[in-house]
Amino acid sequence: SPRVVTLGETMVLINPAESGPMKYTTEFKKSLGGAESNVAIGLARLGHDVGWISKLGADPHGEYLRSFVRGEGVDTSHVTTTPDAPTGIMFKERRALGESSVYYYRHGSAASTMTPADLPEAFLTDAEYLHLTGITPALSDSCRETVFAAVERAREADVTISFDPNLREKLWDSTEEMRSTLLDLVGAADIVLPGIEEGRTLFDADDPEAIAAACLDRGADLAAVKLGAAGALVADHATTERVAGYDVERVVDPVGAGDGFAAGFLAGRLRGLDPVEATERANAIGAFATTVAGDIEGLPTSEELEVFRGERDAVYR
Ligand code: KDG
Repeated sequence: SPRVVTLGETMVLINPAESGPMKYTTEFKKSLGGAESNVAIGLARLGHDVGWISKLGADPHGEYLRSFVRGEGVDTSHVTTTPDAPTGIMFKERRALGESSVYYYRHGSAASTMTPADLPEAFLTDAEYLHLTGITPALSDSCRETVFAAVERAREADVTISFDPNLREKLWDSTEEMRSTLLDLVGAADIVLPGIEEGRTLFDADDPEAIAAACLDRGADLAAVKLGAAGALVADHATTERVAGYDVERVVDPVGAGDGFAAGFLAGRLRGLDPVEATERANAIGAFATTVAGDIEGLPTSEELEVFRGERDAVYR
């Protein structure tokens, strides 16, 4: 059975063929997006056994998502299908300057109807890691209950919980509700992987040291605060260390970098690396992911990662 299990919604992702305001975009390319399946795919590419729990609509989009994620080597045997709700969809808007935006069509989606009854028993409790994000509890009341039920079962079975807050303000009724729910999850997790801005929003703390300390104070054993191009700061109860990032020539698409970071961090831990080494691997994959458009297209295999880190020469032909 999988060593890592994750839980969350994946959507058909509609990408503009060119950058510019969505209102005037006429050509699009289809791919897929979902923070948790991104992490699962990242781990599978690196050769790990990983499973994804979700719910899809009984429609061609659901079929596409299932085949794609499964085709990447992720265990989808606990992804269910419902005829009562559609598969979610999202659009990405790429602006030449400034931040890009996303537009969600996921309210009432199949995944938002997940309940604790959708949680498989042994699949979850036999894993070594359960990876969660702050997106899933925002999707519906029943999704929030499902996440907290998964947390409870994981804790009872001594499954290590990793948590990426993944703040998505568009999905929450209020910032207060988002904060209080996500702080509860920080408190339940063993590993917390916030971005620096997410940490600022959640903890009223400014610098990465204070954000990591806030995660540990709430009960985490390990926190890695993502600092973008500057790398990350990783802390446990004994040490705090800054781990330098990787230079990339051109950032094509920063979305998905955090998921790459999580995949790299967990892959490192699964291979027995210490937190600093795992963070260094996480930084490499986060950086690698930004060089390609799309969330998962840029996630490397182990061989590609070694080439990127200068540990082996590429052979192209
Ligand atoms: O981390 C990338 C995700 O933001 C993207 O894949 C879509 O899961 C997604 C979301 O809910 O925004």
